[in-house]
Amino acid sequence: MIKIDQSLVDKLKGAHSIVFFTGAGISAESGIPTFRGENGVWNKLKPEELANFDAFLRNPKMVWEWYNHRKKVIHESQPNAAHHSIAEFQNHFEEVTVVTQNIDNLHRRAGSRRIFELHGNIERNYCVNCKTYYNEELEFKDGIPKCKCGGLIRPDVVWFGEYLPEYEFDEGEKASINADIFFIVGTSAVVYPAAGLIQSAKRGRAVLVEVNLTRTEISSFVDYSFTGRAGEIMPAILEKYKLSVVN
Ligand code: BJW
Ligand code: ZN
Repeated sequence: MIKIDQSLVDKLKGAHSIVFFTGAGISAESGIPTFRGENGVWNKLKPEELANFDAFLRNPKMVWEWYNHRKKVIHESQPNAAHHSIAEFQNHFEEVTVVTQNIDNLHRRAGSRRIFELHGNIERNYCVNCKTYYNEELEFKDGIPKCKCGGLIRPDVVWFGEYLPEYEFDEGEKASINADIFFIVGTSAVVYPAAGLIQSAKRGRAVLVEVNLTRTEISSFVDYSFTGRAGEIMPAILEKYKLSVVN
């Protein structure tokens, strides 16, 4: 039985604007591996060999193998109870925003409508030379997709050392600053500037609520810290809120 503090439910009752800041951990129960922590892919693979542009130029075939593998896993997965309950918050609050570091589309597939994707989306690709977008199935020759201009095509995701998409970050930041309640779900909160939104929300007026399998670097900074699976805790928070509204 998960204990949800009544004081959090009371704060939710007075809230208009809710932000969910999410990371890889929210999709773990859908079968998509996280990056860090127990079972994180970066226990085996080095991020600097896969998630930066120089690595891609050095070995585009290897980087594409990784993304094609992940795309397959994502296509075979379904949104879980955490994604679904976040989408259901839209039925109870005026403004619900998802600011996600994930590239997997599971929030959209669960029905969330206002989503800002800070690290891109695995379904989009573009040519590094002429910037033409390729959102359909790519053609691979010797393991590498090429543009009609001859340039390399890459996934439209944000690697280390790259800027985040300006519009998505600015809108995510505005929502964070204006949030009444700011949920931080399934992220180690170590990658910047995304993790800086937690401070932005705190500098605004938000109550910070962390949901994570383990304690993290921000656990002592937040107002409520729930340790456990997002797929169990998020529905429990929503259910307790719904019950308290009818009573
Ligand atoms: C559960 C659960 C369950 C499990 N329920 N919870 C200092 C030194 C060196 C560099 C830097 C520095 N300070 C800042 C930087 C720059 C760098 C950075 O932040 N590095 C740090 C790691 C040190 N940042 C950047 O480079 C960014 N760009 C930038 O700064 O631009 C400015 C600039 C431009 C030019 C020159 C210099 C600067 C870009 C960062 C891009 C990150 N990209 C990736 C890959 C995206 C594409 C892809 O997916 O392939 O984004 S890396 C990876 O980390 C991915 C994630 O979105 C991101 C965050 O990870 P996340 O989501 O938190 O996942 P995990 O695995 O870390 O955590 C999962 C959590 O879930 C865990 O806590 C579990 O416990 C939990 N969990 N199961 C609940 N069931
Ligand atoms: Zn091109």
